[in-house]
Amino acid sequence: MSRIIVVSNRTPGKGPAAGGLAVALRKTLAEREGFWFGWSGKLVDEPSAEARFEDIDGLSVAQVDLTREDHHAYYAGFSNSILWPSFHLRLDLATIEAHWYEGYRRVNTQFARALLPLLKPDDIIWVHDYHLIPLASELRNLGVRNRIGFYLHIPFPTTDALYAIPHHQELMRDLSRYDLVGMQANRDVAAFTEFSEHQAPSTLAGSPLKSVDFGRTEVAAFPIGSDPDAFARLAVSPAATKMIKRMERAMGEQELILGVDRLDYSKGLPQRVEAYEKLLANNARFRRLVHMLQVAPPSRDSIKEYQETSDTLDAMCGRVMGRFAEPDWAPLTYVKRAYGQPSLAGLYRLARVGLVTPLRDGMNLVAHEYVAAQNPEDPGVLVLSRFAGAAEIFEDAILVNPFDTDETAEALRMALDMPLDERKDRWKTLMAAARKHSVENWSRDFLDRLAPASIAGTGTRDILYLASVA
Ligand code: ADQ
Repeated sequence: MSRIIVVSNRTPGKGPAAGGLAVALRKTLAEREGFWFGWSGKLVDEPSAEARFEDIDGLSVAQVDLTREDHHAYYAGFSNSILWPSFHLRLDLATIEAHWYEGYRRVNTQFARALLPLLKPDDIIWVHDYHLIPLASELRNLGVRNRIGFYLHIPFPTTDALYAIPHHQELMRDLSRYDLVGMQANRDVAAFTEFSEHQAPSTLAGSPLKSVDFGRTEVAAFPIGSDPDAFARLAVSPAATKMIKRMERAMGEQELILGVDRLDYSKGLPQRVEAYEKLLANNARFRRLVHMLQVAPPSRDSIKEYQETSDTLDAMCGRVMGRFAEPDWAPLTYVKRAYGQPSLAGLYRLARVGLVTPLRDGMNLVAHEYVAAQNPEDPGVLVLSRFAGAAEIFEDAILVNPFDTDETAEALRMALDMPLDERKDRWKTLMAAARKHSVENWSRDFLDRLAPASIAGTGTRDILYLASVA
């Protein structure tokens, strides 16, 4: 079988904290051979020309170091101050500095040059995420003819938002150099198709830009997921049970409403707290009987817009506390730190409501994990944003428009009042969907499509040819 080379911005770290993606791809790499390639996390004066191999918990990892300037322009700059906000339709939060694009390309060139000598002719290369859109172009320019796939972990933007990105034409041309482009949801494939069919904005001067030919690139939705059965086991592990006991002691009879997110403006955190405030304002009977816990560790906090979101959330939580807290009852707890997966699994299992209300999200794995961690005999209710990719899979969640905080407040009321039979019925369908869209199936489906019969020594095209003449 061909080797699989996974490429992402960061390589997975040591220890059990690794997320579902690292676990799934680790499994794929163990079965298929190959290695993971990416940035080491080290910043140096001179960029490394060659990758260093390291064994990280049995996984073969090849890493390069970046210069501080390149990393800033590539990561905090072009990737997270231009591409991330634009792809999430938050052009108001984008900051554009023209020179960042050069750093973004430089890092992609550095990755390609360091990867080239490590490649064998029938290796299959799987590139992850918006940091690395140009990587296939850079590799092809160096003569690489291997099958190369790309998976986008965030939503694909609308055409207007795409036009607001500097060098968007080059980026789309870069995308057309992949054999397969995987998106999170059908919504994203529709947005891509809208762009690819209409392309250059019509100009009054009547001179449209040269359009990009996507004729050799297959684009399809591959909804990512979690490992629901492993998560279900984790939710009854001693570490999870310890967390449940600790929370039960603190909360007594109160029902838990839980949010778990990276602190990111795409996650709709201020709107979520406002919805909770409205629940308490409109339904006095819930006061003292519910408690909201929001876990949101800071991320990308060198970027101004992230600090501002953090400040807004601090103020909102303070407002709700000031309005509703009693000497012996706090309506909410806001924790700004990350928890390990076992503790999270315990929190999910205890929560009567999983409140997952991003304004826009690729998939949202928290929704998957919440479903997987439930007790089948007494499951909680998932309140889910329509604008998360997960909404295409979890039709039996209570779907809300996260911008409409009245609607979310009403969804919270419904969830808290929902009878056990209905909770069980809904959960069964949700769990079946989580199993169908497991991360293992996702990885297998993507690789099967990228290299349909990647059997050692026989190129994919040969096999297709044999099949068609047989
Ligand atoms: P993220 O934006 O990071 O991922 P999400 O999918 O919700 O969002 O979470 C990814 C992982 O981080 C989950 O396994 C979750 O348990 C963990 N996590 C989140 N908040 C945490 C917290 N407070 N403490 C500890 N762990 C936490 C991006 C896209 C998503 C897409 C994923 C995967 O933005 O839309 O689903 O990639 O493709």
